[in-house]
Amino acid sequence: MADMLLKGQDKNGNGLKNQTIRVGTRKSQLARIQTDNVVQMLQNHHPHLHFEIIGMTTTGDKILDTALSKIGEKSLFTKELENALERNEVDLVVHSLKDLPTSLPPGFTIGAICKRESPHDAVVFHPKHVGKTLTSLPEKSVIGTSSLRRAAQLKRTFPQLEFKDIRGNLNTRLKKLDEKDDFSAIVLAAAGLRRMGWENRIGQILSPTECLYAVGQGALAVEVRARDQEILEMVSVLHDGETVLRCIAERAFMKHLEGGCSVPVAVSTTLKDFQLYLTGAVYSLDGSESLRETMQMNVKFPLENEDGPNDDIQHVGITAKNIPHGAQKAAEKLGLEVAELLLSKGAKQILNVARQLNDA
Ligand code: DPM
Repeated sequence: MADMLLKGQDKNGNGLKNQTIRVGTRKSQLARIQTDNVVQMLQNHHPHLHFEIIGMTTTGDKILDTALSKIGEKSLFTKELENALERNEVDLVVHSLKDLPTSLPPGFTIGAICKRESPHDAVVFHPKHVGKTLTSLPEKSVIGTSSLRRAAQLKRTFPQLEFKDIRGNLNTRLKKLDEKDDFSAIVLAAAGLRRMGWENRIGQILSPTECLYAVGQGALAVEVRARDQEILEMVSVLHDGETVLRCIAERAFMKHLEGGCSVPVAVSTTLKDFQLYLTGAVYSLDGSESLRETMQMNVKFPLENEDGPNDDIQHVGITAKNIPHGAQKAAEKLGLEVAELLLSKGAKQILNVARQLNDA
């Protein structure tokens, strides 16, 4: 399936021969692991290129005591890295796609989205609760999460539990869980836990019926200068057709709702027999109100002549010349239509109230 969507043309990055490609990354352990993975894949495709990794600290890394959703700046983890891209200090930057805003600043684009790992959320339990699930935890057990999306959905399904903010990088959070008695469990992305080698700490995976995931969760993205054709072509070998179409639909949905990490917006997508399915939902902060809809769209399209006039076209910040443009357009339309349907049912009202309460 993915193969049919992604006609693999082998771009050798010939114009870059013998050059050193500088790769920017945040310095957290998870960011380093993610960047190492992406660089390894690029190195395999381009054995003649040399890659150098440059670590940087971002605003998001410095503000560790405030919930992400309250800091209110969308490009928290990305701005410093984009500045370095703009100044030509680095040639590409690796991010978790879910940390990239649906509108990138002018001059930047997502040049590759790697094959998605698990998009699901996972529950890690305190050592004394190992073997339990959210259902079997004692009443009033405290669950740690700073994600409004996770909290809203879980409050709805598990009203007997309590939810509190927990911040810091993955290492800090696991330490807070294990070494104190503040939390019975914490909720994190399964993909991040796996990349860190902590899969054995996952006590429960939340299915989309229990908890829809964040837009782009579990996928890694490569951000580049939009005009840098050589780098764009060099990284485009990493594009995974299925992941790109799913993430275009998810990002279009979020963008049309004017969502972000300061409101509870959640999704789930699947691609089967060229039918792309998107479930999108919005929640009030306490989960008492919710709207949820699923739609589908045919994404079977031939690959156009790649050197055609579609050269500079982006879909929700993504440049993917090697994936049928018609399919990308259809995916974007799907996201927009699910958002429109939710808006017609009152999504704006729910999100506005959530935003006001969160800002207060
Ligand atoms: C965004 C959210 C979180 C991150 C909000 C959400 C979680 C915040 C928190 C947009 N970015 O998911 O509703 O729990 O306080 C983040 C993680 C990863 C990328 C960690 C995680 C790793 C997984 C991936 C933080 N960004 O979600 O547990 O690559 O998708």
